[in-house]
Amino acid sequence: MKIAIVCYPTFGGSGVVATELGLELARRGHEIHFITYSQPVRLALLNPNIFYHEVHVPEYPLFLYQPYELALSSKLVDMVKLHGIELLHVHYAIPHAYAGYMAKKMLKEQGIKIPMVTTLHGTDITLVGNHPTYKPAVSFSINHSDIVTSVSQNLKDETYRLFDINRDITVIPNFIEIDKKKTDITSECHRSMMATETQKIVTHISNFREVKRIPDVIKIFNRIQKVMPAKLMMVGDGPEKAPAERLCRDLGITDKVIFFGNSSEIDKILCFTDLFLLPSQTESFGLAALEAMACGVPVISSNTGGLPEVNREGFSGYLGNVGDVDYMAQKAISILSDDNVLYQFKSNALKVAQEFDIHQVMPMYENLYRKALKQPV
Ligand code: GMT
Repeated sequence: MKIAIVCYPTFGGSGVVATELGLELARRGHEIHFITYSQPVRLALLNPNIFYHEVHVPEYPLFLYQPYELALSSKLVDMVKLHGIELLHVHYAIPHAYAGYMAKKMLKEQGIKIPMVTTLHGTDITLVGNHPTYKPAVSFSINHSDIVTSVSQNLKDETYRLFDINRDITVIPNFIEIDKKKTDITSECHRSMMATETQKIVTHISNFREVKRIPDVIKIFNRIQKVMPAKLMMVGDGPEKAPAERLCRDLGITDKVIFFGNSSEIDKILCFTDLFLLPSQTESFGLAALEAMACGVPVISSNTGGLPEVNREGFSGYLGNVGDVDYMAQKAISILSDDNVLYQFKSNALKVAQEFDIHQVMPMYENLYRKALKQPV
């Protein structure tokens, strides 16, 4: 199949999922065209089945806001015609589903019928999409997609609860390439560069937005380091990073916390991590938690959104109420203070991650694509 993938090119989960999906589809022989405003961070163009087309938005003094969705829908029309693309798969409803719908309509006028699959990722529904400014357009583009998927059952339920949706949504969970993780974590693991033998290593990875509750990460770690030698790896960048650095200074723990900034090699950090923290306000799935679990790292998370579908209480980690840093710290300490317990949780985390292996999930997408191509559009 010739498939166009529209996504955000950044470090966020939806861009990572879209990129990994495209890479695997290309390995399976499909021709994949990534269409976005810059090259996705995890995209290696080393496969003859992978193409990347950049969307340029020309600047014009009249525009206070550059009309990206207009440029994207025009680019989609051009690329579909030029490359004979058969299907559009747009990730994140805003504005991709809307731009994709416009492209479909323009192409139809020119006698080209193309189905559109929309994958909902989370904040496009729960935070941003739900805002009155976007809600009518998001509802419209979900209802007018040919197929809609969501990355968790919880996100599907939330979509029906928050929007006026009159169609089916198929749950296809996010996935991980277990075999690649195994190679990455055994090849180069420099634990000794980061901590002493006795220190436990705790990690958090995110885009440092308010929804991630970064102060809770620091507070949980602060409690842990009071009872055992420990270090905290903070990976990612965003508006909450500077306040987090200040909080570490105020708590007097700067020497125990490393801020890495964005990294496209998170496996090199996860390979020496003992525990992962994700105390988010909301999380439709929690791809970062799954990435950690696939490296054999247990997770302490909040019990919100789709997180209970990924992290299993008392097995791969623990889940507390949003903001309950006491519970999360107490459970973190219970895992970290006994090496046998830690070993058991590490192996359980990997076991759960295996349920989300890319080879289990990929056929679900391929089947949906075949279905979309057969449906009248
Ligand atoms: O919140 C983020 O980390 C970024 C955001 C995105 O759209 O890139 O992530 C959302 O999509 C991910 C991939 O499907 C999910 O794993 C995240 O849980 C989801 N984030 C939220 O729901 C807050």
